[in-house]
Amino acid sequence: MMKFDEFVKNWNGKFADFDGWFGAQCFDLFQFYNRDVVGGSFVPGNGAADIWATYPKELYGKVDNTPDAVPQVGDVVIWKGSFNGGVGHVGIATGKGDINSFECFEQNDPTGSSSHLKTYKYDYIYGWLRPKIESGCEKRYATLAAQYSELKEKSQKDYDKLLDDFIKLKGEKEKVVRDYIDYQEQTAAEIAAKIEQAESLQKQASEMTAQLSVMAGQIKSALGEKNATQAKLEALDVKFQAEIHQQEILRGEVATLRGRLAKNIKGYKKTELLLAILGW
Ligand SMILES: [Ca+2]
Repeated sequence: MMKFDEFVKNWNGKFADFDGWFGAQCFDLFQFYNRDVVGGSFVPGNGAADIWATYPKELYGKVDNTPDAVPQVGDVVIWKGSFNGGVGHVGIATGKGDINSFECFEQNDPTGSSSHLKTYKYDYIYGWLRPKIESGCEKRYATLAAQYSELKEKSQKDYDKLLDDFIKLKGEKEKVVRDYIDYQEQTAAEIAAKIEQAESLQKQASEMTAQLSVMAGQIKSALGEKNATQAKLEALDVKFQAEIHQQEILRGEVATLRGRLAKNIKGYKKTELLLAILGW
């Protein structure tokens, strides 16, 4: 909120165009004053004369233009439409003046002029609006307080959300790290187990190789014994065959001798019989 003196200092010699339409009009300067000094919102109206009806009642009190009335500093003076071809005029009183004339801060009189101080007579004037600066301040304060609490709530929500996201992300990160460590440990354990398994298999393989080599020796030795036994058997067989042959020869000789013996016995018995006949 700005004081009237600051407002004059701020705009004096400058063009104030509040709505961006039709250049810098008297209504524009009033809109800035209404917003920045009195604390009001946009005031509608086709011309300045309309302000006499459309002004915010909670922010201004109306003072009619009676013969002995003089506007005080900060009063918004409103001219009727008859002053300016139906449009009227508006300016803010500086408090300098009497029942014949007064000074005000206005714009666009003469047409196209920037904001400046000018002295007028009371012709064509409805009266003036006396700002209830306290109400304006309260309204402005209430608006700002509402904006503040809205922003505060929003930023609190944003903060809470960020904090939630942060905590969530932190949890996720910790989980990833934990999983990684677990994986590493698990992998190390698996590798150690595999190495142990491989060593065990290698040991088994070398033991089996040794056993095989012992068995190969045994087989070789058994084969040698078998061959030796077979040779002995063959030799015995030869000997046996020779003996059988010999026995056959002997058997033949025995048969011959038996034949001879039988023949001799026969001869003997014949002789014996002859002797008997002879009486020997
Ligand atoms: Ca304008």
